[in-house]
Amino acid sequence: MADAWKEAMELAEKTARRAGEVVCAALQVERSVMTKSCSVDLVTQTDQQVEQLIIQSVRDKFPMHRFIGEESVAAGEPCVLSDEPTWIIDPIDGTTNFVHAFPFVAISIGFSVNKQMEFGVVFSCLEDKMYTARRGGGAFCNGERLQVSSQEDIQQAMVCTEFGSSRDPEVVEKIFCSLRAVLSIPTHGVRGAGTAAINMCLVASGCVEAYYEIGIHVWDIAAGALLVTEAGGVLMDVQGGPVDLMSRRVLAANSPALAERLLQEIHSFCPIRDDAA
Ligand code: LIP
Repeated sequence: MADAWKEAMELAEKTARRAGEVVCAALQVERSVMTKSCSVDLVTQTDQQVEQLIIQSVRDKFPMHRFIGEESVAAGEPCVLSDEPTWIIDPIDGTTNFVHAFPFVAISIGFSVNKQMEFGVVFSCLEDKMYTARRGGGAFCNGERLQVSSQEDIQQAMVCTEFGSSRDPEVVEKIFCSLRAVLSIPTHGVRGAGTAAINMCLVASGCVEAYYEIGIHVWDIAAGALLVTEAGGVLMDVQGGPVDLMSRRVLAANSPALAERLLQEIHSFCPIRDDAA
């Protein structure tokens, strides 16, 4: 049977590549940095320019499709996931990395229909790695099939997480409590690429066994979520149960057993949901 979203996925990949060129070029010149929710929540003109580029390219081909874009939401657009075909876009995942030229930045494009992810594209543009996943069709990096790690012993595992952009002392305390607990299991180590999308691709690639974060947004994880499940991994909420992409909490792991073990160490909290009115 023909793939109903083949053309859309090809467009996502092509547009992510074009966006990557813009991001790489912008790294060669000075970046003007602005702030959003707080002094460490950064945005640049490139984030805004790239989001417009992606939205315009999609609109030209699919004028009826909807969008949830990080910078559009910041500018006041609603963040609502309906049953309609919806493109969920993070023009630069890892904006802080981008500002500092720390070499992990990604263009993340997820596509959902009936609230189900159909495909995900994450382009790690400085590494020139194009990660793609199609629901039921597997996950790939530069055309090579991905498979999560088979390591189920938490003591042999490496885990990704991030500190996020909240500096609220209570939030920082919980993040450090979780970090201490996860390190002290003991695990082999804890890492963070500075971008949720790439962290999820690292789970899908089998380089790390798990990634968890509280405080991310739907645009950070929509595409990566499909990469993880299509590579054989699982997604959960940090308190257990199914993940809710709007809840700003995610645990991605290679297996249910390892995810359940990590859940015991995570000090959870509830940020304001992405779809809160
Ligand atoms: C970032 C995430 C990162 C997280 C930051 C932020 P941005 O996305 O990918 O993992 O720790 O809080 O949400 O803002 O660079 O698109």
